Amino acid sequence: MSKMVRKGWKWLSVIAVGCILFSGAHVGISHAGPVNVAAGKSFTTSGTVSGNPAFITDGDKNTANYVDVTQNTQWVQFDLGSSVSLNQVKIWHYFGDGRTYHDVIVRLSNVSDFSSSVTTVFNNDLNNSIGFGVGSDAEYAETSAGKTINFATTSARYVRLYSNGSTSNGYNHYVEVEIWGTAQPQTMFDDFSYSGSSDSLLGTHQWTVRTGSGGPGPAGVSWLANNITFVTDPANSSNKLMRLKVNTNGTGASTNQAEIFTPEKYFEGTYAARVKFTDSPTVGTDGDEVNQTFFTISTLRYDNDPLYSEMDFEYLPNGGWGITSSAMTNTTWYTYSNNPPKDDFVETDHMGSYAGWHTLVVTAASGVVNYYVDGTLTATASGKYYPRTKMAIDFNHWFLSDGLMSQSGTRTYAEDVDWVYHAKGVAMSTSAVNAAVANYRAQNIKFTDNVTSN
Ligand SMILES: [Ca+2]
Ligand SMILES: [Ca+2]
Ligand SMILES: [Ca+2]
Ligand SMILES: [Ca+2]
Repeated sequence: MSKMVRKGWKWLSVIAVGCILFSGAHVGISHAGPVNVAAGKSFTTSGTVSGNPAFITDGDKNTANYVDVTQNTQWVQFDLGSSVSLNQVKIWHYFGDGRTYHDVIVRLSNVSDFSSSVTTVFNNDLNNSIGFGVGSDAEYAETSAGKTINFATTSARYVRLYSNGSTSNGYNHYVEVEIWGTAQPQTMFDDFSYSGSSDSLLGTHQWTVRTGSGGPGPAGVSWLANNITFVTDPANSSNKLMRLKVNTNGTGASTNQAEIFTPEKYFEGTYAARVKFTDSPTVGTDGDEVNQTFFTISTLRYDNDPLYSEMDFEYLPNGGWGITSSAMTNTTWYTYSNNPPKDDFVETDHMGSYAGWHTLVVTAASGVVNYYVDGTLTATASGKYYPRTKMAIDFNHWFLSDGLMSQSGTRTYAEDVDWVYHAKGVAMSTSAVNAAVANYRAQNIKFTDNVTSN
């Protein structure tokens, strides 16, 4: 089969052609670095507020513009929305007369009611009247510089500030609060720790296991849920691997394949997976042309859809598409047409065996797509090929449509996937991805996803 009609096998419903506004904007790119994550945030409090509550995080440090919280021991609390790596809090109480507030305490937690996992980073309650222990920090007079509280980087979602009136009166007043940390991108991580393809957690985690018929693959092929299994990692008994198996007896009707994919909610950022490619069948005679993949893809709404987006790692252990050796192909798509068959993509091929485990990373950021295998750049794409719409994350394993050996006898191939990771809006190095995965595993996190689709 010519590469020019690579997509010719796709079974897709074609919807009416409409007027499409091309969106060339690159949105959602954020940059790592310290940020005041409290800016503009509202707060909750144990007391009653008078004055404009927005004053507390509006950036204005004029001491006349303060929030008043009722007297005696009270707290104000900020919800940062998700866990943030924090290392500094700055507080400006009312400082017009150089007064000193009592029992200033700063606590961090990932639990909104501070019933557990609390870190106290400042405490000058010297007589333990609040009950968190005798504070070791000194009382201080308020100034226009505010109070800077530095501490070892701590991951927390909630920040609670206590005070207990001042040397002037029993009330508590805030001119401004800043909470400094490194904003963390939205991420998805899955270690593929499931009991099987019918595990309801797969659906809970937004995975769809493909069943039924249709391309890609030889005419007559079917897709079986049972071709996706979860096996114990032979190198680590506490880890599971997702296995995608394919089988054939040499005819389309005897061929079954495997695919699993997410909703189309991912766009710019980093996509990564640890994948084990294989050069030989686990059963039967070697030689069929199989495709072992990790890719992102959007729906082709109609032929030549200008928003169509796709980024592929495709490993061909027995060649195919005119390639006569094993090869890793990285392909970035602009669009394609089913009728007449026409493809528009850029592709980089690396000949040779990629059997064994590899960390695959593709980044889409600032108009450039970069593919990496084990940290080595393998392909780049840009311009019109840069993704233009949200995509699914997809793994499939399939036989090329004219790639079956004609002989009978069962042949089975396997592709294993250890984990998949996405960080929204940031281009990460392979070593940074590996560190993120190691961090999830240190916390025994098998799955997490706070990636929003906008
Ligand atoms: Ca203010
Ligand atoms: Ca006290
Ligand atoms: Ca082979
Ligand atoms: Ca795993």
